[in-house]
Amino acid sequence: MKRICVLGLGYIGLPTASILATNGYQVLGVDIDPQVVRIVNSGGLPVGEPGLKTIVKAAVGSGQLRAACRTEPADAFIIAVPTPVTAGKEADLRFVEAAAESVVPVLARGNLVILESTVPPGTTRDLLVPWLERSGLKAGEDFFVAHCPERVLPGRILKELIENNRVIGGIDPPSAMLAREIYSRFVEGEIFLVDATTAEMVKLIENTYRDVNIALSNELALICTRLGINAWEVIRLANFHPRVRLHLPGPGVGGHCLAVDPWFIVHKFPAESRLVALSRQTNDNMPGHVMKELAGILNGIERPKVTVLGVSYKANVDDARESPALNIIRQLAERNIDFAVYDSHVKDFPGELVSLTEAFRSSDCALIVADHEEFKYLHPQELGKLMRRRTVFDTRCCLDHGLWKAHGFTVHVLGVGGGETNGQFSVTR
Ligand code: SAJ
Repeated sequence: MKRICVLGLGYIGLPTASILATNGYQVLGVDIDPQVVRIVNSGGLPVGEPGLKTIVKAAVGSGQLRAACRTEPADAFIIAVPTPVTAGKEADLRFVEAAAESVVPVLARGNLVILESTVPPGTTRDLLVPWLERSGLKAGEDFFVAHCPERVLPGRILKELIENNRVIGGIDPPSAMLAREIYSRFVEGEIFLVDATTAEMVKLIENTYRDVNIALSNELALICTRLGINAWEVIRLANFHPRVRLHLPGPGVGGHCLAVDPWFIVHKFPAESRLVALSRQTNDNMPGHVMKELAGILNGIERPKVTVLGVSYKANVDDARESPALNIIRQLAERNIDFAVYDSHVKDFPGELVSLTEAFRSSDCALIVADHEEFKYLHPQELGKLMRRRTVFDTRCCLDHGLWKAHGFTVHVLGVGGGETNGQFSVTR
């Protein structure tokens, strides 16, 4: 295996292609977007990810990585395309099918096709293999197929690509072993070989576990608010138990993974996955809950203005797609509430982003939605002077509430009853 074709140059495909290229493979990165192809070929970045620029530059500069819009013959094909969910909560596998279709004409005897995209259980065996067999070749005899789901965390992709364990699911043992040959070139974690459907399920249940866990904490946040106590403190103390690992509440679960993958299970097994479906709904209801609390905070203020801080789907990433902030902003607009948005990470945003000063000017409430690292160091003194009312609503419990209160702020925190935090609590995250 010398030549590898990586289909899809997004958050996963581009880092994977670059790492393979810097590890001695001759890599062709394929993307349907000519703009992405142009950017990569010039050593640039179509997506933001710490450290990626250097590795793409190194890969392209050495001549080991180039990008194109068309799939070309190779020894191995790695499919890393998006698998979104439809309005009906079904996996949209059109991109996987299109990628497979582009491989069919160039597929040759002895080739290996690896699917990295997250897919519903059974997809590799029941959808990918039949697609590839349109080539006239037989999977397991003429060519090999494996599912090797990506499991890296946006913001830490390069590190996790190398250090994380990998689960490789083959349609047969030779396929899994062949795929291992490629990943073992750069993976420092352990590599586990299983069947393709097991690998699909491992990936789905990892994200589902997080989603259900977060739903539990969000439910706890609502209960604690009613009780007049602090959910963050409850979680912190409960997590000292050696077998408890509660996640954190928040304004909702975003991104293309946790908010999507559980549906791949629910859609196929609705009767068996009621807890998974309920958790999804619980998390989807959080932006509505934030809006309800915010409306209470703004009650009685004539023509209020809200400062929205952080619109990416989570801290320290530039990705605002599927972010709970978008839902909150939509609700603000529907209610005719004036707002201004600040986020120094996000560039691609379907609305106006303004400077920090502009966002705080004449504002009645600062609403923290994404807990970017720098927000923890915001000093309330000067910002407070810009505002009409010194109020902050922290949905991530990330500010130094004692400090903000000391500067005359009324502090509201999601999951904390009684309207204000008791400044005496120190929350360890
Ligand atoms: N969130 C909370 N509370 C928490 C943790 C997260 O509300 O305690 C929210 C975040 O703010 C965000 C969402 O959940 O809106 C998802 O964030 P995340 O950091 O849990 O996950 P992703 O979507 O960035 O990446 C996940 C990872 N999966 C796991 O950790 C099991 C990553 O390893 C996967 O590769 C990725 O999904 C994927 O591509 O599937």
